[in-house]
Formats: sequence, structure tokens, C-alpha cells
Amino acid sequence: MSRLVVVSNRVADPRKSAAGGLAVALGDALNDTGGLWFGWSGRIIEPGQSEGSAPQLQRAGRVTLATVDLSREDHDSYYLGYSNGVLWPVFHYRLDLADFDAGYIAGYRRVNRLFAQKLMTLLHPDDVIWVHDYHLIPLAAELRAMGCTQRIGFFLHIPLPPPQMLAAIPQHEWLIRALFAYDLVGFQSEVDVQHFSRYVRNEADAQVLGEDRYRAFGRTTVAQAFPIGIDVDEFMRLSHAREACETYDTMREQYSRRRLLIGVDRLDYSKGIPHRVRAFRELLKHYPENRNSATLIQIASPTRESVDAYADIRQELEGLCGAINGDYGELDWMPVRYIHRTVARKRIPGLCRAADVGLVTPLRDGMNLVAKEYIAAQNPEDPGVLVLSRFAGAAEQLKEALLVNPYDVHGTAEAIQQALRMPLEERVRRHQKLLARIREHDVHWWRRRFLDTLAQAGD
Ligand code: ADQ
Repeated sequence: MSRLVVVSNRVADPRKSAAGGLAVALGDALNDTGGLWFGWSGRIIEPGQSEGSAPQLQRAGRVTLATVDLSREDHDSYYLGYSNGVLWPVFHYRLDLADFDAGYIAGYRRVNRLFAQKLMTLLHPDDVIWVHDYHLIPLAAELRAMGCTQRIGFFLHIPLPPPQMLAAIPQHEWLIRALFAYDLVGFQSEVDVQHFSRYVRNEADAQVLGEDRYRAFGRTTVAQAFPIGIDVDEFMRLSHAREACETYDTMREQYSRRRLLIGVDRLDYSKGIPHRVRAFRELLKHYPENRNSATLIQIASPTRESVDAYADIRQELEGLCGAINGDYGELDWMPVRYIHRTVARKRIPGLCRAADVGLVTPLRDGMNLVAKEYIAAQNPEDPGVLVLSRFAGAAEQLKEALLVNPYDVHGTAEAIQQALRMPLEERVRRHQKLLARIREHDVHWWRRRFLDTLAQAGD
């Protein structure tokens, strides 16, 4: 059997917990198969310090972690600059937040070349290489230029925007051309595939060869949707473990007479957290029965804090939560509990199970795993209700959630009220369907389908 080589910006010990969808999903996938996981070590070499030349290798169970360090300059232009200052906002439809500094692209190219050079020294002839996410779009093109002939697949964890929006990136054509160096390109949702297909037909005169095969730039690739899932069984096991049960009991005890709503996200502007908090304020305003009762717990883990847009959203959110607590709070009740921290992974299922309503309302999201975790954590005999943004990739699958437009603050408040009042029978019916769906398309299914398709692509 060929060895699986996973490449992503960061690697993480798959035996430890992580906040971030990619780390969680890849950790689960690699734990099953074993293999090599290659990426940045998280270390930055300051000017004057010397860089190690060979990748650092470390064993983590069945997985070998191979990491390289980055210089300060490369980190700033590749990671903060091009990846998170250009690609992340534009791919999340936020041209207004993009910082098109012409200097970033050189660093992005340099780091992709560096990754390719270092990875080449570790490859075996029959390896299958699986590259992840927007940081590494040109990696296969670099590897091919160095003579790599192994099968290479790419999976984009974030959305692909419509062609007109993609075209705002000065290097858009170069980026899409680079995707054709892969044998298979995977997206989260059908909408993303449609955007890819429209882009390559209109901007690159691509021929569509059938069976999701596209020919352009003198190469053929296959593009398909592979909606990522969670490890449902593992998450359920976690739900019944001591930490989750403790968290559940504490929450239910503290909020015994109250209704609980939960949001768990990285503090990212794509997640729509301020819109969600405004919707909650609207709920308190229009449905006074929820005052002194409904409590929103919003957990938002710190992320990318040295990018300006992230500092702005943090300030906005702190102001909003403070204002709502000031306007509606009582001596013994605060409407919003905002926690700017990463919660231990083992506690998340307990929190989700204790919540009557799960709020997953991103303005745009590739998939959103929290939506699936919320479903997996529920008590099937008395489940909570998922309120889900129609702009999350997950909405293509999770039709029995209450789907909302997160920009419509009033409409979202109405959906929350509907969730809080939903009769048990309807909650159970919806939950059963949602659970069946996330079980069928779990993380193991996702990995198998991607790797099986990659094995056949290019034949
Ligand atoms: P993310 O944007 O990181 O992932 P998401 O899919 O929601 O988003 O995954 C977040 C993961 O981190 C979940 O497992 C969640 O439990 C955990 N997490 C989030 N906030 C946390 C907190 N405060 N404390 C502890 N844990 C926390 C990207 C894309 C998504 C896509 C995934 C996987 O943006 O659209 O679903 O990759 O492909």
C-alpha cells in the first residue's frame, strides 16, 4: 500500500486536541492510516539566527511529523500577508478586508518552493501526496518542476468565490493554473465546484471532458466536492467521557431555569459573531419572555491576532457584548457570556449538549465542523436545535437545521425564537435526519472518497 503524505501549513500532534477544523480533521484521518505529515513547525527564525537545513522529524503514534522553520520575513509575507491578508478575505468574499500589498506574493512563492524542496528529500516513489488549503496552492507546480511524478491531490478547506471576485486577486490566473498541476482538486461544496468550473471555462477556455475532468493550460485535472465530516463515533465517545459529563452537569446546574444558546468559533470575521450577537439582542428586544432567561455563551478562540482585521473584530465584539449586558443584565443574570479563549476539546461536547440552541451563523464558511459537532453531541431523546447559516458549506447537507441568512439580523432572531419554542417531537425528527447525514458522511468517508478518487484520477 502506498504511504500517505499530508502537507498543510501547520502540523499538529494528532493525539492532542486542537482548535481549528483542519487540524482536527487531518489528525483524525492520519490516525487511521499512519503516514507522514509535513508543514511549518510554528517556529520563526529571527534575522541573524541560523536556519536548520533538513526537516525536523518527530514520531507521533503512527504518524511521522516533519517540520520546517520559517524566517521572519517569509512568515510575514507568506502567512500573515498573502495567505491571511489576501487569500483568506477574498475567498470568504471580503474584498473590503483584503490587503493587496504587492510585496506579499514573492514570500508566498518562496515558501511554497522551500516546502517543495524540503519535501522532495523525504518522498518515496509510490507515495500519495495530499496537499491542504489556500497556503499551498502552488505546491504541486513547484514539486512537478523539481521532477515529482507521484500522485498529488489538493483540498481547499475554505470556499472558492465566484469568478468575478476571484479576479480581484492580481495573480488569479496564476493561482488557478497552479491547480492544474494536481491530479485531483477537492472543494467543500457544490457551489465551490460551480465557481471553479465557471472560472476555468470563462477565463481559461477550459474544455470540460466529462466526469468532472477539465483540460486547460495543457493539463487535465479532476475537480469535485468532498464535504468534510467529523469523526462522529469519536465525538460521541468524547461526549460520554468524564470531562464532557462534568461540563454538562455544571452548565445544567447553573442554568437550571434558563435556556442556553451556544456559539463556538475561532474569533474570525468570517464566522459572523457580531451579527449573531445582534440577532440575540433583537431576540431579547422583540420577545421579552427571553429576558432573564435565555443566555448566550459565545466562546471565541484567539486567532491570527497580528492581522489588523482580527483586532478590529475583537473590539467590535467586546463593545457589543458589554452593551447588551448593560442594557438587559440583571443582578443575577447576564445575557451574554463572551469567553475569548480556546476551550479544551474534551469539554466541547458537554457544552453543546447542555445548549438548547446551537448557533452556527458564519457569513461564509467552507464547511463548518462545529455544526456537525453540535448535532453529534445532542441527547437523541431531547435534542437541541441547530440554527445554521445558509452560507456555510454545511448547509448543503444539513437541510433539517433552521437555515438563516446571518446578514438578516431580524430573521435570525425569529429563527432562534422558533428554535427555543420547537416542540419535542419536531426536534427529535429533525435531529434523527441530521445525525444520519453526518454519520453517513463522516471524516472517514471524506478521506476514503478523496483518496479513492485520487487513486483513479489521471488514469
Ligand atoms: P475553521 O475555520 O477553523 O476550519 P470549523 O470547521 O468550524 O472552522 O472548525 C473549528 C474546529 O475547532 C472545531 O472542531 C471546533 O470544535 C474547534 N474550535 C473552534 N473554536 C474553538 C474554541 N473556542 N475552543 C475550542 N475549540 C474550538 C476550516 C474552514 C471550515 C472547515 C474546516 C475543515 O474554515 O469551513 O469546516 O477548515 O475543513
